[in-house]
Amino acid sequence: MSNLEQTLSIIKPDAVERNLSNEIKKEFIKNDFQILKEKKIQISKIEAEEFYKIHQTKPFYNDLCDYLSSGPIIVMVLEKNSAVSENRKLMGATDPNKAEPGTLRKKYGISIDKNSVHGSDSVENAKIEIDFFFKN
Ligand code: IDP
Ligand code: MG
Repeated sequence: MSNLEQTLSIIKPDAVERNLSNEIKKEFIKNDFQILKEKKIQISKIEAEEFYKIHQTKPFYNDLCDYLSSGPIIVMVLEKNSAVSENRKLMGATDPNKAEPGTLRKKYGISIDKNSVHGSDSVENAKIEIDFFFKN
């Protein structure tokens, strides 16, 4: 049975800065994701605060928002069967040191804050996050 879903992916500033975007995009394609939409942007701190508002009580919230707004990012809508969980699997654990071999964060991440990629954590949040970046 097919369970086609869409999820939001972000190539974060640390990876864009190191010119890893094309390599990471190839990983998505190799893993059967379709990149339906894509744009390179830089967001303001206020937009980052809105995007990450579920984390607003966390001690790392301010640094996280400074970081996501610190340089260009690539935001993409990815489509695949079970795209949300498949992307989380491909990304690996939040902390690159704890991520499985072969995952994007293991391969490209520098640290828990500079972990190269974002992916929606539920179908519901994927819809909200896709709207955030792609609704005109
Ligand atoms: P996720 O990106 O794997 O979904 P979340 O818990 O949603 O992880 O956290 C959002 C982002 O906040 C992470 O990708 C990471 O960059 C950052 N972050 C999470 N936990 C910590 C922490 O303990 N210290 C610093 N940054 C963190
Ligand atoms: Mg998350």
